[in-house]
Amino acid sequence: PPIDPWWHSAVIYQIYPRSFADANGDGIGDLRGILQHLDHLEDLGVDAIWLSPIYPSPGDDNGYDISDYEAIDPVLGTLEDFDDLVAALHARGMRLVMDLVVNHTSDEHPWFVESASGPDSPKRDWYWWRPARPGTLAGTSGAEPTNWESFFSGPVWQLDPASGEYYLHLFSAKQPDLNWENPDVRQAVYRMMRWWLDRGIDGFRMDVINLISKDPSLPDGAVPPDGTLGDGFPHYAAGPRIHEFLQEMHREVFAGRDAADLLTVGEMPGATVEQARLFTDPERRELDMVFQFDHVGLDHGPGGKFDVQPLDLVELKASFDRWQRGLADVGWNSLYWNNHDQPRAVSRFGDDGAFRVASATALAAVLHLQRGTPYVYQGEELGMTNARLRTSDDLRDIESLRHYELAVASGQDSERVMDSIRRIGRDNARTPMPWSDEENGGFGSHHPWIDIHPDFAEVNARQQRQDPRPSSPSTGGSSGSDTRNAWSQRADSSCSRLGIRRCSPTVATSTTGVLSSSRTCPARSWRSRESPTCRCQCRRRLSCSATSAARRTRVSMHYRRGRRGSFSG
Ligand code: TEU
Ligand code: CA
Repeated sequence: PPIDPWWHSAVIYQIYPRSFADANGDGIGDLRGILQHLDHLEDLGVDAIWLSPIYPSPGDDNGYDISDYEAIDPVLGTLEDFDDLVAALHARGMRLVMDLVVNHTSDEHPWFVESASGPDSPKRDWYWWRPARPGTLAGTSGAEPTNWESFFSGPVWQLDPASGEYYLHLFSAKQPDLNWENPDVRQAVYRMMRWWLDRGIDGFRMDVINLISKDPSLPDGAVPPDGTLGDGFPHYAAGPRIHEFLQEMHREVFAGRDAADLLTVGEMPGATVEQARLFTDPERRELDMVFQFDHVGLDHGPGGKFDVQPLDLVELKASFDRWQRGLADVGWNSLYWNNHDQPRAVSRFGDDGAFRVASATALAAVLHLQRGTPYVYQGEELGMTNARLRTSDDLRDIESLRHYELAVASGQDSERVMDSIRRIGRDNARTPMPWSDEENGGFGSHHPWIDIHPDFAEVNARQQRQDPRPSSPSTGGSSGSDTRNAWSQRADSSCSRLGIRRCSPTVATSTTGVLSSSRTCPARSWRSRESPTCRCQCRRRLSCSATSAARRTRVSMHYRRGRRGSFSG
């Protein structure tokens, strides 16, 4: 393995193309738009760009549902534009990392269309087709082959009325999962990867790559006490053949190329430090680094990501500590606060009102001073804050829309549902990049596909490029997230260390505390699907206006009492 690959000292910048810059005035960002802003990236000192998917796509999940792996979405540009972009980046000494989405395709991909044509299709086995099973599953359409719940709410199975069989989709029904057990599928993916590398790209960010190996027997998942669907995660994450598949991919795609020049980063919800050591040990020839989800799951409650919980600074530091130590002697960390799936870091981990600039600066210092490769998501360098989502009409993200629809249909209060989406929803980070205080923030001449952030006149790239100060504690607006923290979440170990009696009985039920025998959480604690740390609800009483380094937290005992039952700490 190479002694010092370039990405050991690089900063990578993520572009979400639809929201970066719109050159042709149709309201959607595009490749020519990126080409117009390379100065900004070069001035920032960016070494490489990671581009979220730019392939043809029906757009059910903004490009993470791909219908052709070897072309460019006409809405975003052409292969010629793409080649120009690669050349222009290389000319400035920057590299390009592409998104690789091969856990699933679009249901409009020719592979799936053929697979769905009937049980005798030669590509039937390229996806996960299963017959209906006898009996019905409460709360679902009928006889789903397993009880698994999808990432985007509802069952992971979609019925195909023509054949009477179901296909598996861990994400939306328009994102059927590829069957990696089939060697032809794997070879088709490797061929496609070589095709892009031959075109001159510098690596891949691999979407949910730890989900490609499933337990082929597809066992049911544990059902939480208050739920109907089960948690399939232990059966589809880091499955039995995951290391074999990644090593095979390395041999088939990267071997024989100058591996030191290429970068691979695997996105891995739920990955543990122990797993990451294996995935990123250079001797094993799997991946260079992974995106782990520990720190971005700390505010996910027992009811899932939309059950938003207060953050605890000590927990956050403990998480970073674990990952820094865990990958100190072998492997490598990736570092991030933000991406297109997470709320804005300043709003989530900092203060997005009076201390916006100071928070953004502190968060950047924490990120960039750790060991690993830092990733900056577009707008993070400006200290952008969460979107201002007023009603469900403002939502564009399929995950939030599906959650809203199902939660409200099940009787939850729509304003409360919106409130959690305002805090954790993915649209928060998808508002157009504000380049200036001009119309549409200089994003483009047409009204953008998602509303621009209302603060664009103050928070934009031009304003900051003209600001001579390195950073300033300027003020603006009021904080949106400062009145919630009477309880704090802690890892189980730190609860007992603090002498706090463990968990409130009212929080005893756990959806994910039953994950699997090897990864079960202690009684009355839970772990979110994406973050491997078990947490409990501690009865720690914070004084009013408790202050933490990066975030001011005011106490509303009233709020907590109403929400979590009686206070008995
Ligand atoms: O995300 C995978 C993932 O597990 C989550 O971060 C996801 O965004 C969701 O919020 C879980 O609740 C990747 C992509 O980054 C995401 O944009 C895609 O929607 C998803 O895979 C499917 O391709
Ligand atoms: Ca456009």
